[in-house]
Amino acid sequence: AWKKFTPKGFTTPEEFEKECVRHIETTLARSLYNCDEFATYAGTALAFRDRLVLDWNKTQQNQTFADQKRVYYLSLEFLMGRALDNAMLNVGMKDVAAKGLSELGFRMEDIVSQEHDAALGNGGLGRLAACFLDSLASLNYPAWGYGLRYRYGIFKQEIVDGYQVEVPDYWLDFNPWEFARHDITVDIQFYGHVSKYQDDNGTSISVWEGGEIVQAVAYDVPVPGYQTENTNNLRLWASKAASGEFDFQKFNSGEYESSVADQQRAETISAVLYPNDNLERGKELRLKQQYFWCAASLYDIVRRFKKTKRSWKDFPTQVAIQLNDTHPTLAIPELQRILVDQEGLDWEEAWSIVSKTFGYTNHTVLPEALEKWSVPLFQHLLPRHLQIIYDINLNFLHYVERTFPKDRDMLSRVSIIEESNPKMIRMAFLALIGSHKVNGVAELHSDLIKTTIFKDFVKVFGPDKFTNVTNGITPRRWLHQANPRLSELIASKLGGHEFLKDLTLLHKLENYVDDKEFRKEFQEIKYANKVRLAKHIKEANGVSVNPSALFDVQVKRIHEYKRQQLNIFGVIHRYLAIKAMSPEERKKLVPRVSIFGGKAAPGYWMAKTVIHLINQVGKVVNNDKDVGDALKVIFLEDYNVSKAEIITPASDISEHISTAGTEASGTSNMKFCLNGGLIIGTCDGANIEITREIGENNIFLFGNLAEDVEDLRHSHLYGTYTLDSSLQAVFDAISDGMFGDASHFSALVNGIVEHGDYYLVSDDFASYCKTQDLIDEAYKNQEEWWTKCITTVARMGFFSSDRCIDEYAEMIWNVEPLPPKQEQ
Ligand code: 26V
Repeated sequence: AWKKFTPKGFTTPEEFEKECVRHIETTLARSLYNCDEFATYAGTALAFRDRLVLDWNKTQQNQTFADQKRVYYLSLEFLMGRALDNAMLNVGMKDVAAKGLSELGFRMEDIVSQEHDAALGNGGLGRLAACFLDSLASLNYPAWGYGLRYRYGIFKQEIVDGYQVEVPDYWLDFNPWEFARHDITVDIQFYGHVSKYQDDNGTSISVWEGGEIVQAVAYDVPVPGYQTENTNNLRLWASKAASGEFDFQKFNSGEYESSVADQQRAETISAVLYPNDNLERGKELRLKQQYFWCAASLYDIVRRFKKTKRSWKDFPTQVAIQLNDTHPTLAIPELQRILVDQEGLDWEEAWSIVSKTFGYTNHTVLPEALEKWSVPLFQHLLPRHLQIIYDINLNFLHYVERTFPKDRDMLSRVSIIEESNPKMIRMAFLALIGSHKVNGVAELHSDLIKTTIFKDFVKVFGPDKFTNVTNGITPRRWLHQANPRLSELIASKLGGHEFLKDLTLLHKLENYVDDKEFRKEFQEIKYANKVRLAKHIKEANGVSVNPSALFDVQVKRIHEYKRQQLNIFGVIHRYLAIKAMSPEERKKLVPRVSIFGGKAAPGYWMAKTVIHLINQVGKVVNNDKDVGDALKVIFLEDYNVSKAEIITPASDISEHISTAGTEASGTSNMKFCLNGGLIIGTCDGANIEITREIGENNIFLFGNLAEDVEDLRHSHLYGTYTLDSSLQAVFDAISDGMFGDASHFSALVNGIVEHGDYYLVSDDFASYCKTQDLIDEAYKNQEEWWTKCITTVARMGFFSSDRCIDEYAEMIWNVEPLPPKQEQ
């Protein structure tokens, strides 16, 4: 049962204005004479924050008092986006504030857009963590997030002459949503050596000595739930020199530079988010980040547990820790170290506690993304942890040897240590061995990990250790906030906003599929969202696009496996076809706007080449008088969460076209469908569950299947392969210099023509183009088109992150919700 929400503090526009103005004048010490939109944003945020912190404090007290099992979600990335609109939704006074702001002469939309995104993530994995926090809070689970407080989030992308340029994202100038806890600090050790001593009973104990200490300082961010007082905590750690100051000895003896340098070196640990997504590079600073954050978080979790005075065997019944990919895997040897070296438990007892506490989520099968650390580097930075990992491995291999005495190769295949030069630690194996459950993020992906990277482990541990939790998204941000008019339309038909708490209620919309009035409003809303995006495109790119055209969107990180190159080759194919048409034929076309957005990792040349090609194609196509409205090509700069909130509701078709078997889940596919856009996609990731839920008639699937990928790759390398003729025509246009200097794109083309076409672009090209033609045909039949869109929305209930979190809670964490205490 949901507690009835009763607002406190300001309740009228006038009271809100008073609070807002008070904060501007006192908290910010700004004069009202030059009160601009930013100051008004700040005042508004602080007014809502005041109300948020009361709920937050109460929730934390309640959780401590209730003394039940808690969940800790460890993630190096939390891609939160903006917080104010979400705070207003959850505190529940947005209308009042809007009225107040308008009396002060401002529009709510302008004020909300003053906020800088909290962009502490790369893409899907980080945004999933943010959606999970929203669901955990909304469902009243006692849960904390633990992460790093990066001074610089994901870089800002600028497009200069068609090329990506990276600009630092300094986002902390004004952040009203964080609370520095200067009193909550943890000393974190690095380097040094391990000594063995005998204790009084003659047992040997290992002590990690020497090295250097860096201090972790806690910064807390409130995470409010929807229509509940429950407000969880996201704790982010910042690094600081251990003394908190520069070295006074050095300072007093005049070595100013080196004393400041030490301090800067400490602060470097939490300075910047690594901008690689799906590419592991083995950098020492990254390993330092991981240990720093794991050690601080575990110290904090253990400290909280110890206050309960329970015995250690209760630890796994009080604490569930979820590892978001392998990035927090060091938490496993760290907990073992705390229990054995510091708390004096024997190895077996400690290991039993450790392996009951952790759950591990895998988010990728791409081999280049699997984390490995070189043993020498690890030995240098974390000598005691290396010993512990060796012991974990030894015990594990003994067990495997006993169970499979005849399979000698098995031992080297499942060993945590890869016998290469240098030796490497396979973090995914350590995470798996140290956890009681391992899950993938969509059905196909969860099946694939059992037959590929973790095949041998299914034999060792049995199939029950592996499970699937198909990803989800929060309907609060991705429907209600991003598309308020659609949310209101749905609410008007379903008799309220309950669907935002139970998304399966959307199925009732199917009753309105044939309702004329409903269909008209649904279409008007899509059109208005497209007008809004067209306005943004005009401002940002200087290109006018027709809002009645079919908007075709692909926004996500740029990666070869996601195949933006397939999309842009398809666009070129379309352009060549238009050029070959008579003016009469062109008039019959469904006009199309191809919209791209996404960042390339700074060192990923192929991805940067794709961005360049998209921009070059746009330059040619958008200025070609023959083409006019028939085709426009747009690259939107600096794709991020707040831009996604504008783009997602405005799409007619979005592209989820990864090589089958490579995209673990995808989550934007869910966002587009929930907002009444259709998708073109491969049989990959969660596209498969989406198809099952919405029906094959409502999705445009194409391309080869995952089970055929291996053979196809083989045929490229050893067979006689002939390139599809229309793809050849696209390549000819590129080499003729139609889109500028052809040499810029030779690596991209040669990767397909000469180097085995690893992502099978040529194999899927014909099928992709044919499906795009089907989309044009389908769009011409507007009645059927809108039936598909509405049916899709109605059948998206499964993809709420609330469903997802309930599945984790039941199958992996074994935790129960803790409803907020009713007020007396
Ligand atoms: C890996 C690495 C490797 C080391 C350097 C930094 C870094 C940063 C992120 C990652 C994670 C790659 C895995 C990932 O992002 N997977 C995505 O997870 C989404 C949520 O489950 C899923 O929807 C996407 O399909 C999947 O690609």
